[in-house]
Amino acid sequence: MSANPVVGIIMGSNSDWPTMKAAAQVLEEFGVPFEARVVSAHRTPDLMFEYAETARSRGLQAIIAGAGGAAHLPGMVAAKTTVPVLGVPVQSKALSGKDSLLSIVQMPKGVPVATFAIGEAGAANAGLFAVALLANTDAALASRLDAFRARQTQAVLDMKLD
Ligand code: RP5
Repeated sequence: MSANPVVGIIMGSNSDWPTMKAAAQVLEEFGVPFEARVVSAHRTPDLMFEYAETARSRGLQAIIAGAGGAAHLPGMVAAKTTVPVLGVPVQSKALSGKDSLLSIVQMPKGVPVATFAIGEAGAANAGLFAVALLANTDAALASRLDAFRARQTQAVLDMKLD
C-alpha cells in the first residue's frame, strides 16, 4: 500500500485476494503506488459508491476491480466514475468463473469495463495494463515495461526441452 496511490485494487471479498494479489505484485514490481481493499457491490453498496465517486479526486488513474459470481463490482464502479475500470473475473466455485466473466464483460453500451481473463492471469494482466496506461505519460515506467517484455522474450528463447 502507498501513501499516494495512483491505482486502486478493489475486490468483493477477502476470498478474492489470493487472485487479486497477482495485480498487486505486478504494481509492486514496477514501483507503481497502489492501494488494495475490499469493497463489495452487494454487501457494502454505499462504500462502493463513495469509493468510485472520490476515486479521481484522490488521484487514482485506474481501478482494478475483481469479483466472482454475479460480479457487479466493476460495472457499478464504472457507472460512478470515469476513471478507467479494469475488471477481473474471479474463479467462482459453482461455475468456475464463467458467471464472473459474463457478468463483467457484457456491459451495455456507454459504460465500459476493460475485461481480463478469469483468475490470476487476468489479475496479473490487469496490473500490466494499468502499468501500460500510466506509461503513456511516464517515460521511466515505459522503459521498465519495455525491459520486462524483453526479459520475458529472452526467457522464452532460452527455454530448453528434455
Ligand atoms: C463476490 O462473491 C466476491 O467477489 C467473491 O468472489 C464471491 C464470494 O464471496 P465470499 O462468499 O467468499 O465472501 O462478491
